[in-house]
Amino acid sequence: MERSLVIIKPDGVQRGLVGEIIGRLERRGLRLVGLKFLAVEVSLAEQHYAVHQGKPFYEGLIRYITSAPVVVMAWEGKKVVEAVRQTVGATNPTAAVPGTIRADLGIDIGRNLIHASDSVATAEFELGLWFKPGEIVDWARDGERWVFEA
Ligand code: IDP
Ligand code: MG
Repeated sequence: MERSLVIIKPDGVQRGLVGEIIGRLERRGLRLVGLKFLAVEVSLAEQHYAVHQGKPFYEGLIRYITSAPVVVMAWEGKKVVEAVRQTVGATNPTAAVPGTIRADLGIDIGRNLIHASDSVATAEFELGLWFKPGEIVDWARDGERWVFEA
C-alpha cells in the first residue's frame, strides 16, 4: 500500500503537539509504519529541502528544521499521500482550511508544524532519505476493513 513521509517539525515538538498530531493521523484510519525522534543534521535538511534551494526562505527553513528535535514518521494507507496532505492543510496556516492541523494549531508559514510528502514519487525519495531498509514495519491494524474497502 502507498506510503508517505511525515515530520513533526521542531515547533510541534517544542509546543507539546506530538500526541495531538499523531492522534489526528491515527484517527483518520492511517497506519503508522515507521517512527523516530532525532535532531536533524544540516546535510540531511539540505537534501530533504533541495528543491527549495535558492528561494528567499531557504536559509531560514534549514535553520528552523535543525533548531530542535523532530519526529519522523512513515504512514501507510490507501491514497495516504493525498489524505495526509489534506489533514495537514495548506502551507500557510492562515490560508489553510479550519479542521486541518496547520489551521487549527498554527499561524505563521515559517512555523507550520508539520511536513508531508507532496506526491507518491516524492514520498519514495523522502522515505529513502529518512529511513534505512528494515526501519519501516510491515503490519496491519486489526479492523482495517472498517477503514479501507477491499
Ligand atoms: P509544504 O510544506 O506545504 O509542502 P513547501 O512549499 O514545500 O510547503 O515549503 C516547504 C516549507 O518551507 C514549508 O512547509 C514552510 O516551512 C517553508 N516555507 C515555504 N514558504 C515559506 C515562506 O514564504 N516563508 C517562510 N517559510 C516558508
Ligand atoms: Mg513541500
